[in-house]
Amino acid sequence: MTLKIGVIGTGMIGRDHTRRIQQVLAGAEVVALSDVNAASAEAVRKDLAPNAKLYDTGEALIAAPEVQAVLVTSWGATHEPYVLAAIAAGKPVFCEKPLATTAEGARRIVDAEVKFGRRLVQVGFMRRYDAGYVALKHAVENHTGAPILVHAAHRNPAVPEAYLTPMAIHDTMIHEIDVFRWLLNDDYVSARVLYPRNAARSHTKLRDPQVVVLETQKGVLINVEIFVNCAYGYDIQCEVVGEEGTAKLPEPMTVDMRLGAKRQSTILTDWKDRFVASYDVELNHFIAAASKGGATGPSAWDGFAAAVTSDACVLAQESNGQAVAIELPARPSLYN
Ligand code: NAI
Ligand code: ISE
Repeated sequence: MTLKIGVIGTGMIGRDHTRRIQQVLAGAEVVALSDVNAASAEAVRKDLAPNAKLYDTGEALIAAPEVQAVLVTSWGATHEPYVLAAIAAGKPVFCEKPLATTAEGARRIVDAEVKFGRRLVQVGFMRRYDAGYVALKHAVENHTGAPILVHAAHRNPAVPEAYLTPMAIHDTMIHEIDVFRWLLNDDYVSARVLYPRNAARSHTKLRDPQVVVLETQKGVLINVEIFVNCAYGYDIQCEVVGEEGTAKLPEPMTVDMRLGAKRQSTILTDWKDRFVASYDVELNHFIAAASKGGATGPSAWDGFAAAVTSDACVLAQESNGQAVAIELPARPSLYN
């Protein structure tokens, strides 16, 4: 069976996921496209999915009889209504991060899915599918003993002028927020944010870098440096310190060169390249589960937990280094 997918939002990642479905993965095809920028949808149709039908609105695409599953890759603020519409239509939906821009919005999605009675939503937290993180989780669960500390960094070479202080959390660190819940099988109880002096490449509306300290229910302390104007590359670092030893996220594969009395290796500069394989794997999982009418992987509950945590981190950004409590309500049994 070939799963017929509709894509809402044909910008950078919508185009890239369409390419994946059309050219890399088996078992699915893009049959419908929609974007508020009709020219963007038309360009993606022309370049990648010539048989796809264009829809004026995401709602019309979701309702279309030929669409069996939906990909939501539009701007974050538009995710919630589209995911709710897909659930109402009983169609599996892959939603890029964030699931919703507020915890209340994410909760509405959880409630709708619980009412529907079966999982339909997969959130685009692709790091859970990255071979390096999977190997790290294996090491943490089998070799290094109970985790005590995590040291992490999320560095981008540069960001657009419109990227402001809170985006360091809900656009960028949201990946760490999700992946550490999964890696440690734990939940957060508090967040603190500390700032060094502002980097010279930043501006008055962006505190950069910043350090977020998360504490978990099991007493693990996690410090995450977010530095989105680091200039030198796209660099994701993570080291877990356990009772018996430490485990570090592997570096992406690179050739070690010895040239002109120097050792050199390349550092990536684009997140698309760093996680290219994990995007393939996450969509493969989506296609497999959606073909059976459901969803697996990062759930609406995970999207909600990430939203609650990122709201607390944004509050902590304005709390002069004070801890902000993070509380999750009871998890519905659908997500056990
Ligand atoms: P983008 O700006 O390149 O593309 C977004 C597209 O959505 C645009 O073409 C825009 O016209 C369209 N759009 C906006 N409102 C719409 C609406 N109501 N209905 C239909 N289309 C609409 O943005 P990008 O970078 O592709 O990001 C899209 C989403 O993917 C964001 O939520 C972002 O956080 C997420 N993302 C996830 C990444 C990951 O590593 N998992 C990486 C980059 C983005
Ligand atoms: C972007 O939206 C992503 O999701 C990337 O994975 C992240 O590294 C980057 O900081 C975000 O802006």
